[in-house]
Amino acid sequence: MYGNDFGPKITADGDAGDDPALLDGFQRTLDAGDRIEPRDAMPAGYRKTLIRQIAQHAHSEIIGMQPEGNWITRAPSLRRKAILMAKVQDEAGHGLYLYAAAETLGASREELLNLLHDGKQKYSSIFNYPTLTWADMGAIGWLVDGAAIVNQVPICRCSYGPYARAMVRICKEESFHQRQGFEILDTLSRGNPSQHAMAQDAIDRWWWPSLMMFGPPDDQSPNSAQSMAWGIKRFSNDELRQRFVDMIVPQAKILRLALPDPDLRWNAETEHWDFGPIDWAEFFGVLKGDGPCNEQRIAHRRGAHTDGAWVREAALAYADKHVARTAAVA
Ligand code: BYC
Repeated sequence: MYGNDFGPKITADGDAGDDPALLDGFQRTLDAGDRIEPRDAMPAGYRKTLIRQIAQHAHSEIIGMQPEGNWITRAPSLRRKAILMAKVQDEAGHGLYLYAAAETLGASREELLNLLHDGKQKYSSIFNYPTLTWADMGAIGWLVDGAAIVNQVPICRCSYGPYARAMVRICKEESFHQRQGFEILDTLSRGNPSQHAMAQDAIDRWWWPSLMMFGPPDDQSPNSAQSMAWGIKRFSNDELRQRFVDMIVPQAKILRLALPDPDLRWNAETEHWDFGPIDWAEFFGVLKGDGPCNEQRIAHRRGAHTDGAWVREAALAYADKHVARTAAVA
């Protein structure tokens, strides 16, 4: 049950259509900085954009379990294994909150998973890269979860209530994830020369893909302007990317690891770190399905879904039995 999620729906599908009074109510809610809730009338495009973004976000969380899940059996100690298992489980939980948020907009989890499995919805480009060494667990935590935090903290103020509220808890967990990644790298960086080199190699491979996570440059981002006007996005892709670089550079110094960008330098005028050009051809190639692990990730996801069919069937049978028993008692 959400804040104002009671009473009859305003229109049959909940969309404002072109009814000026409903559209005006929607706009006034946005202008006042209040939240749009599931039963509020909303423009069809707002609903569609949210379903697209929340679904992509949910898919990223569950596909994102794969690169790290790959290292659970090979973690270097029991402590590391327990931490990594907890982190991967958190990601499953994030997927769950997000699919639940999308359900409040009328898109079922089943429908969204089918779209993912059929290649009709995206997930984050970052999860199409392989995890080759243990240091990659550090790089994912520090850089990938670091980028996720920078991107997601503003979504806690997103105009759509269920998405914003889901994000509050997710961000708390992401902060812990980033710290564990930093701690893995810090340990390796202080270790012997080959451990330090392993950490550096991971940073060399994950740095540029992490910058790509923020999405295309603003002048090639078709959704940004409308999403910002609707309060779904609070900052542009480039603004958040810059914020991430500014946050990471001093942390890399503490880790005694180098960022693989010869153009990285402090700009005293802008008071930001300038960085070199991003290979957008690589990014768009990964989006098209040509990344190193795209096929593997989707094949594994489809297989997990098929293997899990009996769990869904058992849960549904149990729910049906529960409903029948409750009805018999009443
Ligand atoms: N990868 O107009 P734009 C995590 C797509 S999970 C793939 O700028 P928008 C974690 C974009 O969707 C992190 N696709 O789009 C989990 C759009 O697609 P359509 C996931 C990308 O939506 C486990 C098209 O390109 N975080 O952290 O305004 C373990 C044009 O782009 C990417 C979220 O999902 C990309 N990197 O902005 C560890 C956060 N970038 O229209 C960690 C929520 C863009 O062709 N999402 N596209 O279907 C957002 O904030 C926004 O959707 C984006 C893109 C900033 C990603």
